[in-house]
Amino acid sequence: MSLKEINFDGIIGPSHNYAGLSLGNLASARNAGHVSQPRAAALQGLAKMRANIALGLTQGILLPQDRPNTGWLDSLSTDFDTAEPHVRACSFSASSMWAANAATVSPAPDTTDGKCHLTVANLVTMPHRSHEWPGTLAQLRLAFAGTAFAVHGPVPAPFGDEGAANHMRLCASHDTPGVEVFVYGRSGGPYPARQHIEASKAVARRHWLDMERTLFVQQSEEAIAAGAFHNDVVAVANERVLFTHENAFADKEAFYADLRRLMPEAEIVEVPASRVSLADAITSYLFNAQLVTLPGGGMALILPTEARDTPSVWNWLQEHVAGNGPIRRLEPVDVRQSMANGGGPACLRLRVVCDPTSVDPRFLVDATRLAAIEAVVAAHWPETIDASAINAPTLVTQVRAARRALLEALGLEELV
Ligand code: SUG
Repeated sequence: MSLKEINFDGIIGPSHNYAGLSLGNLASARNAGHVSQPRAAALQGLAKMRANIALGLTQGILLPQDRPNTGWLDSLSTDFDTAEPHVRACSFSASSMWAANAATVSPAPDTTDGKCHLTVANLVTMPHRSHEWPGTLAQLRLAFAGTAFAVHGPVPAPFGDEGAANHMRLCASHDTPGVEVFVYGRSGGPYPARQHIEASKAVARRHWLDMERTLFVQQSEEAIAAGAFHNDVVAVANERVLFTHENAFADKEAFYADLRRLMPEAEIVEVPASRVSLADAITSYLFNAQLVTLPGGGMALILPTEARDTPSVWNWLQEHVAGNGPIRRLEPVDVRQSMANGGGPACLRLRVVCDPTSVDPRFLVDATRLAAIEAVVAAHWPETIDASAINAPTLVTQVRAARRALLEALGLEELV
């Protein structure tokens, strides 16, 4: 059995639009009311996957959910036509594209029962995301159906859980036992702290983690107030490397000391606020990057083109790559449509370390399968959506037909 890191990217759904639903997510607020481009958005996400495959990485997918979510509207005793505009927008959101919020994953080497555990995130803080989990759970149960996995339902409300976006794993190599780090928030000025410590602890317990090698770390209130609504907006880890902004954590000295005690080989790459302000880190999404180990050795940072366009960020990165740091290669990717809703390259993917042969192959992609998905997107995804006109009857019909065409092309009709 050979364990590998697989990135499962959420395919950007046909209802992608800018409704400004996420308080504390500055990009979502800034772009509220703008006209979105679902087709271009999905093609950008697919191009990122294609580029990652070209780097030699193993790539998986998660599928868009059925929108509008009529079951959820039913439970609110309303329907798409008569719901209040805010509720209607919540039912139509394509937010399940951000797969980093799908679940928290603890790979087999970290768990005492030797299974890879996944807990679907309840996403209770944001109404438009609170109804994602049943659709996500259905996919996780299908993709990870084998005995190598244990797939869990959500932690109960009111404890907010936003999944892997607030979870990091450090390890010598992916297939060896790691230190799992759960990052929670307490408050963030005017914005909600979406990850609660009670939820993080519940996930760690049900994943049978060794508590001696599990850390619970508070995100800094300053970071949340500056717009870092998830930890993965200000920090990312891969194998022995933690890449972080200086102001990401409430008590960084205590966290770094614990990490070094548990993993002396840990390498902490800290970007000082004097070089890159929290504001620049958040607008550029420098840390919302995929830090990956390349098959030939060395690490690459797959980061949004916005990072290249932000001088403080790009200057710091150029110096790092020219020096002796662990990041050897920079791979900018254009995911602007997702970025405009606060979702960078790392938001779009859920990392699972497992044996690829234990995953339902319908959830894995190569260049050929990506081409088939691109063809469906090109033929069926709406070109534009005006967030204030989502109740146009032809739009709902088109969005439903587009998703169905994709499920049929992938042999995943059972998710309809
Ligand atoms: O939850 N945006 C998402 C972005 C999630 C990014 N994920 C990670 N950082 N891992 C969110 O705020 C915007 C929806 C709208 O405004 O219509 C939105 O939900």
